[in-house]
Amino acid sequence: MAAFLFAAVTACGDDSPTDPGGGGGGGGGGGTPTVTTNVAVSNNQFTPEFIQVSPGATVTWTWATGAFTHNVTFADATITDIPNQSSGAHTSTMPSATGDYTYQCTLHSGMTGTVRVQ
Ligand SMILES: [Cu+2]
Repeated sequence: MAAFLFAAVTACGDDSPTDPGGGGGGGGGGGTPTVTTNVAVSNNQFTPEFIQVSPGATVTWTWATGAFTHNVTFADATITDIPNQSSGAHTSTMPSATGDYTYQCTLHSGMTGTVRVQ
């Protein structure tokens, strides 16, 4: 929690109400996916957040050292979610049907990712 508090303090109160900070790390659905089956889970971010895998591939999410509790919850109910974890490596098998499958950590809004099966 200390990291969150520090981040909040560094946000200058004199700034205009229009916050340009939100867009920087995003890009969720757009852009070019990274071809990999490994995603790092750090605090409030999946890296890379847009990956491409083969049909039926097993994707591994690896929690960074010191990461808080996060989960991997897919919008598609047929994909096995990863429940709350705070360490280790955890896998989920992607469908054989091609498409973009979005997921999120339900504990932290904006902590999202996409797996493209292609
Ligand atoms: Cu989280």
